[in-house]
Amino acid sequence: MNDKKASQSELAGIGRRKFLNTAALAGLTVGVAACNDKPAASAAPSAAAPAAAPAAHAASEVGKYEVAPGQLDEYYSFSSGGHSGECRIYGLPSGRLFKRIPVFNMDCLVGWGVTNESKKILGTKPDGSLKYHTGDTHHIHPSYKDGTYDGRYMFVNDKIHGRLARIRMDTMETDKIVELPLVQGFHGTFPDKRDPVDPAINYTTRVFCGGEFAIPLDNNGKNMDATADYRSIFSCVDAESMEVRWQVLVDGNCDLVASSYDGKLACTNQYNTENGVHYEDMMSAEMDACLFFNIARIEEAVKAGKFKTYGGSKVPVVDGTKAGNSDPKTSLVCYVPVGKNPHGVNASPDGKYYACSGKLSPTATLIEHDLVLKWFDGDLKDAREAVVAEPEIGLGPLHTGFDGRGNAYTTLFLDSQIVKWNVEAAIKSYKGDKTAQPVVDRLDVMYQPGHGFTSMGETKDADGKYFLSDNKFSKDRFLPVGPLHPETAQLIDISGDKMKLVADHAVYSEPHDSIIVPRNLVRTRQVYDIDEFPNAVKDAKDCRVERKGKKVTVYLTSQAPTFGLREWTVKRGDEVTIILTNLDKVEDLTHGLAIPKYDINFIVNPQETKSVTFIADKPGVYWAYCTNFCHALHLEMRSRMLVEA
Ligand SMILES: [Cu+2]
Repeated sequence: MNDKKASQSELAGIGRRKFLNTAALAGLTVGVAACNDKPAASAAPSAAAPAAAPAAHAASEVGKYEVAPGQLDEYYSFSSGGHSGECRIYGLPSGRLFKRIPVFNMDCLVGWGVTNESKKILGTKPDGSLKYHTGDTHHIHPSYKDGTYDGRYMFVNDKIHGRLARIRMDTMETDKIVELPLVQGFHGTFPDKRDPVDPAINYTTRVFCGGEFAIPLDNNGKNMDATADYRSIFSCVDAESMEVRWQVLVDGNCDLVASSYDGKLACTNQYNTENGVHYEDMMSAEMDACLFFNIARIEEAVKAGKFKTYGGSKVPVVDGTKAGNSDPKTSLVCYVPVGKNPHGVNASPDGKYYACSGKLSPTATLIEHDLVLKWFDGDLKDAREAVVAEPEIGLGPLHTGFDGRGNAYTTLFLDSQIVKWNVEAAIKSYKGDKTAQPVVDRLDVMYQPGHGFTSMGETKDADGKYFLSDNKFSKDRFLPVGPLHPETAQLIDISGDKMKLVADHAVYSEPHDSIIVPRNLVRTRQVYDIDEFPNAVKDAKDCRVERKGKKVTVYLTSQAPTFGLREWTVKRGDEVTIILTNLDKVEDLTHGLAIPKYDINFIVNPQETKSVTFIADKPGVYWAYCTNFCHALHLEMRSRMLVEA
């Protein structure tokens, strides 16, 4: 540093980052292997967070990325919401939050977890109450056709309870949820891109699911001390029926998941090769692995009956352990050794490589797709020969995005940086070319990035425009709002040689992974088709109360600014079902129904039908009112529910 002033602010920035490193990562750094290549040479931190906002970027520069009032964003960003259990839709580059999609969580605006229809999707106990109220969404990935997004579905996992959900992209609503048997800690998920055998199936039909925590396979409380027998499971779910097709037993645990462009392989990075149950055991080995699943072979094995079932589950489980797969020519799984405790595996848009990062190793391991296939053919001596590059890129490398121009962008959790590295240069360097410089740029982010991803970077249409860094700590980047800070999603322009930080977006905890999709690939509907709902009340004249013993059904419509019934009467102790159809056909004309003291609150979109069921256990007058502002007389839009004593 020539300039004393700059050097001071630089120090201040580094000081803050160091604080985060030590405070947030106590213990983790213990296992970090030394990085020989100190990122000093190319590490000119362009925005090393001085005490104030990013002064490094002039307002005019940042203004280029502004979306003016009335203008629409160029991209959608679909994001998981972590332990909020939901997903979110943002616009980019503006960072505007458009929608929260309830998935595994309850949502009292939508009525998710309140209406009969949503409870059926979420899953209930025999008494009709919800089986779970919590969720932890981690990864969200849409269905594919011809190697790019087809706009049909998005799939998102629940880490806590081992569930996979599907979101319809035409309505952006969750339509199916499946719970995986034998799985705890379902960390990563990825749809396939085509069938491994049938060339006509060039679209998603399977969704792969990486189970993280190893558990006793018959988890019945009788074998809890036999920790050596704990196992993790990799699962395959049918994208249409959402039923679990098959599962694979593995050594160690699965983490993130990726799929190949030719449909032949799915992969997961694996840590805890040691099968440890305590922290220190999980990082004792110097190498872990990236696992590649041979989909065609697994499905042949299932067909041939070479599987077991466990713990009351009927899903076929094949053996993917090392012990059960000694001959590559018949192996179901290939274990490619990679740096210690990796986190993250991503396929390059050209379909040739997988980048698997070290987390506790300062390296990213580049594995060549064709060489893994060669291993399965018995033509590689050692699975490690599938590795074609292993550049040292910095500390705590996690997730990698690609720009479609031969560059990779990896988040460095410990260094609080995004590192841009060139794939071909990394391969040359690995072959011994001393002139090859894999790392081409670095950018400081604020602070501690987890996931990072490029626009369309997980499709063959990677456009190299933006990288979004979902950081785990925001600390001083936003106005303080109490102990829970927002996270920072930082938008980076990657279209030039140097990465450019162009926006800080505050996001509610805690996005784990997101995708950036051009707006033309998303085609939503604004009005439902009333015929999609078998229980629809299609005319206001059909509004009525029907009684069968103690079961009462209230048929109700909404049409601004009235409900189809001014009042309805039930008796104390009745089991009441209210079916509400919104007859309004106007775009954006959503109504709601809230009933005080009965804990009922949900919305109905144009031409949509929803229902709720409850016991009328409190006599009296209850004003059922519209919650969703709909009309100048919105406040007058209410009816009386009369519960006779
Ligand atoms: Cu209304």
